[in-house]
Amino acid sequence: MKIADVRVIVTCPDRNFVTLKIVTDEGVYGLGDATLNGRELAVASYLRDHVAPLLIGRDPSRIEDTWQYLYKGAYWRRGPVTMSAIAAVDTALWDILGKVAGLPVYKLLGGRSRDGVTVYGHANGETVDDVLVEVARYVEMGYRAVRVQTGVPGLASTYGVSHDKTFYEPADAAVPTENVWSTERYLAHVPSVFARVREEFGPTLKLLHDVHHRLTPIEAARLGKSLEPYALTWMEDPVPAELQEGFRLIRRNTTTPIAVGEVFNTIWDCEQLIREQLIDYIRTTVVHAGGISHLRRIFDLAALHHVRSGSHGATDLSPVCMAAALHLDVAIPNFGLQEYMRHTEATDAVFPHGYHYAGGYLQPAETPGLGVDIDEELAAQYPYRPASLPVNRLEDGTLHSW
Ligand code: GCO
Ligand code: MG
Repeated sequence: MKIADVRVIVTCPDRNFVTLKIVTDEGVYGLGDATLNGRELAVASYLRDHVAPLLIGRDPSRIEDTWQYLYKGAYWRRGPVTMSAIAAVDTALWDILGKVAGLPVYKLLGGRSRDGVTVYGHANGETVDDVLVEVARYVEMGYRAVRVQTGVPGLASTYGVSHDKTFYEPADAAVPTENVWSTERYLAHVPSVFARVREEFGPTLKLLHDVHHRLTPIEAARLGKSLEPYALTWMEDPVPAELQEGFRLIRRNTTTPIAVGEVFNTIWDCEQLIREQLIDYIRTTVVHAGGISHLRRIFDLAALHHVRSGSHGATDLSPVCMAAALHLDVAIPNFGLQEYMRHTEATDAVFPHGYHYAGGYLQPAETPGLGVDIDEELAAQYPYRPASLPVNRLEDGTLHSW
């Protein structure tokens, strides 16, 4: 069997997605997600112009060799664009392998290690009262884990809070929207939110919070400490993670667990955090960290050091990525949690899939391969729309992490 055709499909059913379709000379095809929110066309060009021509004629079952060929062969290693492109190829090849073997991908990864994939949803609201209503809605749907984000008094808008509660999409304009941020206002407010949520929902609901890289280590340590009475499952991305030593300070000062990794692309980005046990959950994902093959390598390293997975699953990762993530989630021994932001009806129609939610768990499809498809005709009806992620400025105008 040989690779005969490689197509890059860019579509915008409510938001932009880049999908790679690898077709073999025997007509079997596989899909991979290559979406990099706000920088989609860079990955589309990388795949179309630089990768697709190299794949024609290759044996699709040589998954590891193809990964190494694209990683080492480019000379220019790592980075979100390169690694999303490699991820798409890798994911599509696993899909083909599953279809050829007649098995869902998770069985090729060693089979089930659990009965279902525990997911967390996003409860958000401008006020604490709003957020309590949202948490209740998730609890009613059977969720065992809920991420809680609220507005901050005195700030016009805050990350994670949206009018459309279910389909949060921060990339809202071609030129980035500018938000204003105040660490002082934020730190003064967040503990009171979790106090109310714990009081209302009791001790067993898993609660999470995303700081979105906005604090310094000492500020993050203070936040972690002030949240300890509310026993969070994790505090996510407390600081920008380029400087990994910073996590030692947070670690020394709080027992609030830490989750990091959605902007990481390789095992080298998280190796120190994992090896020194500076984090509790690694949140890299299939699409941005080199596909199923590389993510499994990261999770295996994590397993050695008591670190569990917490895969990123925002709506900017397509149903192809979600399908791939679920096969890994159900198979690995050190699974922690899977983020699950639902896609819109238009997105789901473009990407028909067999994974499904019931009672707090997602289940991967049982059909051969990943169990996800793309309706190319429908996809063609949704042309690309430029959309950037927002930026953040302090009250004095200084640019801050968003
Ligand atoms: C999350 C993330 C997302 C990101 C988004 C950027 O934890 O779900 O932080 O909300 O902001 O994926 O494109
Ligand atoms: Mg996040």
